[in-house]
Amino acid sequence: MLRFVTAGESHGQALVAWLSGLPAGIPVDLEFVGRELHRRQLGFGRGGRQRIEKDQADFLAGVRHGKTIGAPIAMRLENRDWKNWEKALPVEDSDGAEDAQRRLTAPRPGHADLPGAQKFNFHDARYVLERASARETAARVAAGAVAKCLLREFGIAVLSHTVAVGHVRLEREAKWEEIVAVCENLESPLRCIDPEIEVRMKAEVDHVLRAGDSVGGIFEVVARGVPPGLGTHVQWDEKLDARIARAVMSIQAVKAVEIGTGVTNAGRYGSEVQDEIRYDDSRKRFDRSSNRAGGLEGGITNGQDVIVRGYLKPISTLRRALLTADMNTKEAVKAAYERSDVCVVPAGGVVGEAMVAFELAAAFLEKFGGDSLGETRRNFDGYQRQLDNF
Ligand code: EPS
Repeated sequence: MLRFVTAGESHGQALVAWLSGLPAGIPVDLEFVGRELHRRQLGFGRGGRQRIEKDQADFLAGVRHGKTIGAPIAMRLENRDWKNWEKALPVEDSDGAEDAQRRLTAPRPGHADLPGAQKFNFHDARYVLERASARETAARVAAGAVAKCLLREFGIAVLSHTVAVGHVRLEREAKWEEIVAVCENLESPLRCIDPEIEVRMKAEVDHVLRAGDSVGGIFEVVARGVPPGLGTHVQWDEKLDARIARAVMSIQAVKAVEIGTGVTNAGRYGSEVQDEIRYDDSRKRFDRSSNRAGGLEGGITNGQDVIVRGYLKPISTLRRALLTADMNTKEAVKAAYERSDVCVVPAGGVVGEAMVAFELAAAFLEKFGGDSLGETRRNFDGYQRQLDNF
């Protein structure tokens, strides 16, 4: 079973990712992992923190001579900002440590600050926000990059692009080649495939930056090369669309997830929504005349691109702070403001890729299994022959 968990606070020593369940023999391209981490740090609208951090995954376990060895993989990602927080967040308590605590008692509306503090009975949101922070997504991207290393052995690629920032939206479908290009272009400010729309998106970010506000948007993750038959219809919690939705929904600030054109489909007739089925004799595969289902039917992949959209709310740390109630005095005060990002949609897409890649890799290994890459490949090739002769 493929699993991953993370540990780490935003301003602690490091983030940690632990990934277990991969077969032995998968080449792990460290440069590729580093590049994925770098992509997550980019984008117009990020705060000062990204000038401090230079995310790199230090592999502590599970990879030897450039390949997985079937053992759990552990990675450590240093927080360079830790040196500025050692006194505020020491592991060991000491006299006077409290003075250095950076307490946050004016909870930000929309943030985990207040429900988290109530839950753990802290009268200060510091420990809650440290873990709720989207800094944690760096560890997810490291784990997702390793999952991508498995997927690419089988010709599966997972990429993303920005569909909307605030009120500005790309209204057409993106072609795969355009998504590839925008993912390769590390200079792209918002990772939108249309340069004219991107200029308007940038103006939207500029506007909120000046206004002390924040802005959300939509990212789209597309996976190409996915075989039909991953996931299953037989049990609610095994349906792959449901698993992917959960994974993407778990990303900080994502408040809705869409598969294919699921949202607009609800307002259309069936004849306008279902993708008609054809048979491609040359490839010996079924395909569809459109892909409004986003590559998933009945919770099973159908061989079309898997298309997933994450809807990000604007992040909840606002320079022009909203009203809140102090956790201790209960008085009406302005919510706390800390250095923060104003737009994270391009980074959200990179994190979305990691989460979708993880779920696809998990479903892939459930179907094909294997303790070594060769065994997985044999099972995969056998299935391809089954599809050829279907
Ligand atoms: C975040 C607040 C900011 C962001 C952070 C997420 O950090 P800081 O408080 O240190 O300025 O930069 O995201 C990252 C550090 C990152 O690497 O994505 C928050 O409160 O969620």
